[in-house]
Amino acid sequence: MLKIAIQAKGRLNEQSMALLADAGISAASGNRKLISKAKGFPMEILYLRDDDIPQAVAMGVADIGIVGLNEVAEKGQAVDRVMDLGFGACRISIAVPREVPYTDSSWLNGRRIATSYPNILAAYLKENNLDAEIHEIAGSVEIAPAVGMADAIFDIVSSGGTLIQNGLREVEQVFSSEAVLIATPGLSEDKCADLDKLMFRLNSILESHDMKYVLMNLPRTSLDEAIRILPGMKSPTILPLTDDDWCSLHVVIPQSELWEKIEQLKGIGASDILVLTLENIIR
Ligand code: PRT
Ligand code: ZN
Repeated sequence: MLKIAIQAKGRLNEQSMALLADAGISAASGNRKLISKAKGFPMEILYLRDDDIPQAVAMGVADIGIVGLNEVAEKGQAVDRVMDLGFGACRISIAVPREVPYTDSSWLNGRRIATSYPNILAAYLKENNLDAEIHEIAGSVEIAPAVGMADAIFDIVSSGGTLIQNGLREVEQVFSSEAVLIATPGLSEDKCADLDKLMFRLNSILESHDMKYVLMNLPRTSLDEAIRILPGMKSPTILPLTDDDWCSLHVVIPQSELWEKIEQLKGIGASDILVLTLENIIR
């Protein structure tokens, strides 16, 4: 039976549970213990601090885990990154007090940088031939410059609001992160088969997030043009309407192309356009 480690509480917990729920998997017991049996899949769920997940998976205490790529990179444990999960997006950036005359990274030479990600920072400094002092601190990194502990910080940024609140300015975006599914290298055949099944479900969910199901009424005379506007898709579904001059066109469109395609389709007479969210795409 697969054992999955997820964050016990924190930013990734809710979305990890929600993703599993979309895949038909829930924790059997309502009150959270360290470990619970899953319903809907042969799996046990292990609730850990995110810092401990890479090691737990590397050691095989858990077979798979959901954790930020930042933690995977920082801990440097031998795990396989099997899937990017599309949530928990953030970056790790260098930020300096707003008033500092920072123009390029050479400013960092001889400075003190506070961070909870010393390994990722050290790799960045080395790669860029920079010589700065790394001050590892566990939390509240953003206050380090104001209290005189550091000249700059290297910390997670998402909206950038925390930096602004602390009078800091983001100057180098060093590492991009999102939640990823990791696995113990060399899982047994049985576990690999279960992992494949899980990934099949997760892929169908993630793929559907990027797609919209679009229905519209279209003058029959515009059909050829509509099919030209929607290349690359399998042929759209066309249903007759009681008015013979019109038909109903159904098509799945990637979110990124949605509005452009809709404008073009409106331009050739499409009307009553409905855009629906998809739950799964099973290929
Ligand atoms: O208790 P445990 O050790 O499990 O949790 P934790 O406190 O170490 O981590 P947690 O729950 O804060 O974050 C878990 C993971 O979420 C991180 O490892 C990242 O992969 C991801 N993530 C995504 C973030 C953010 N966005 C984020 N904004 N983690 C932290 N932040 C913090 C950041 O440290 C800073 O204080 O939010 C602040 C910045 O946010 P903005 O929006 O103001 O820029
Ligand atoms: Zn943590």
